[in-house]
Amino acid sequence: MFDLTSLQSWHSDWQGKRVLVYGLGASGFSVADTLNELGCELLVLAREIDASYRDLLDVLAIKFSTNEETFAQLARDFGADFAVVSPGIKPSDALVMELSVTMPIMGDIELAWRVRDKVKAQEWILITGTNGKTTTTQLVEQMLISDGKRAVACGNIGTPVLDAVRDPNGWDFLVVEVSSFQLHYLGTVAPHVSAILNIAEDHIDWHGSLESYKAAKAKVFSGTTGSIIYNAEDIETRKLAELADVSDDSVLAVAFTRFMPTDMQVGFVEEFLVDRAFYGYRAKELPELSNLEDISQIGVVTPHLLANVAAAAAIARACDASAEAIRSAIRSFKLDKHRIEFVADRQGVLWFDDSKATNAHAADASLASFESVIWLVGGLLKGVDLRPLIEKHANRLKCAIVIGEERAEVLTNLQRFAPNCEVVEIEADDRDQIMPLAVTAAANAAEPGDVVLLAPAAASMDQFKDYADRGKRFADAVRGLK
Ligand code: UMA
Repeated sequence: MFDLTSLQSWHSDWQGKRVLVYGLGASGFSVADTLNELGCELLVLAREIDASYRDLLDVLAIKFSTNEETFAQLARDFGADFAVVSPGIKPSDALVMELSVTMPIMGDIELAWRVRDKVKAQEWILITGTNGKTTTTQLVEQMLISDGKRAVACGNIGTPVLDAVRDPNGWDFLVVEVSSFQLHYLGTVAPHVSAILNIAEDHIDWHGSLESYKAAKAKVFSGTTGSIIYNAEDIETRKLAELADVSDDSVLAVAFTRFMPTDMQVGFVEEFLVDRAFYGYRAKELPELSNLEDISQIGVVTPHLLANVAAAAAIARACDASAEAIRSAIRSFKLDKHRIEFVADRQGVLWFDDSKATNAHAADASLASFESVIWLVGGLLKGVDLRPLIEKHANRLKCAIVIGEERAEVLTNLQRFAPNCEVVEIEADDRDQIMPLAVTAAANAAEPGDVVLLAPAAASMDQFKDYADRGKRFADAVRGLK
């Protein structure tokens, strides 16, 4: 099998290496473009390739195929040294299984790590978790920038890490949001700081089991050189921190908490956010990093927002950001759209869009924030059982409006575990009608004091383009109500 140890730098001898690039979306294209620049011989295989990427591949004279039936033969004929696989492709995929017998396989982030010294080697921060990754990643980016560091958020958040690494101006810090898919294909990355925010069941269909999902998440801590950050309220993250295979004994394990921090924790003393880890526990007076009033400027102060802010502050402190920088970043921070976004107050009924709640764990946090809820739920369930979520929140569910193509399971769970909740099933051949029908049903069920919450606990792609499209259609339909 080809030995990758010689390929550790942008300046290594990449010339003429034969690389199979499997998958061509945002990350696959950044991989092909980079390896082409490095002088590798490439073959791109992908089930589908957007027209704009096809044009770019043509311009770069990179060979590609989208005929899935020929992939195995093309790969054998090509005889690659190694393969780079897109995060959306499952490890159980037939071609991935076949390739892994004869060649090393990596993902785009591993490749980015190996060529990170193109402009100037930066420090890396890896952030993962089932939920809250994007908000935490963006908060850390802002905290570091406000401390005068050149930092950029990248990875699962949208910008491929290879694009950040190749930025001609260079960075001090890459704040990398990593999904469990990307972690699965990660190898030798040694971040300065790594964090697991929480772990709950998600993406079981991709990973095969909850155990292999957790195993992928655990990889984030491997090789960390500065600090690993975990969640004091999530025992699974603590266990992984205890087992972490870090670079040496000087690496700190620091927890964040929504409650009173003990030594080596960042958390809240009454309304103040304080750091009892990086200032040293003997410090007489701990500076206030922020407070609830600052945080309330971000949005509804939900338990998970507090957790995300504490996590981000811990990560930023692990990179030496000052208390002032952390505070000023929090005060000016704006949440992304579709995250418990306030849509409207219609005659005392509050409407919120949490279309980003694409799994049960995120919907759990969202539902827990309100008392009497008309819940828009359903979509692609990804092999996850909604029973615990429905059982837990049965008392606050006044009515459930069920969308999505896999409705049967949701309906059965609602009937059995939330028997007092009214249920409305939305069925429409015309997809444009789904949200207007769901929103009208919600308006009919709601009374002043209720909250209508789009927090589907499921992915959106069965009926919508993506979660943003789902959220936008929800808000449009609310505004269109008579
Ligand atoms: N493809 C196949 N066969 C498959 C699946 C995909 O051939 O079975 C090919 C197709 O050519 C397709 C391409 O792969 O066009 C798509 O690749 P991809 O699905 O891996 O997605 P990218 O466009 O490369 O985007 C990925 C991340 N997507 C996924 O992990 C599914 C993006 O995260 C990320 O922003 C981007 O890399 C840059 O790093 C998105 C996401 O949905 C936001 N992430 C999931 C989540 O957050 O829940 C994990």
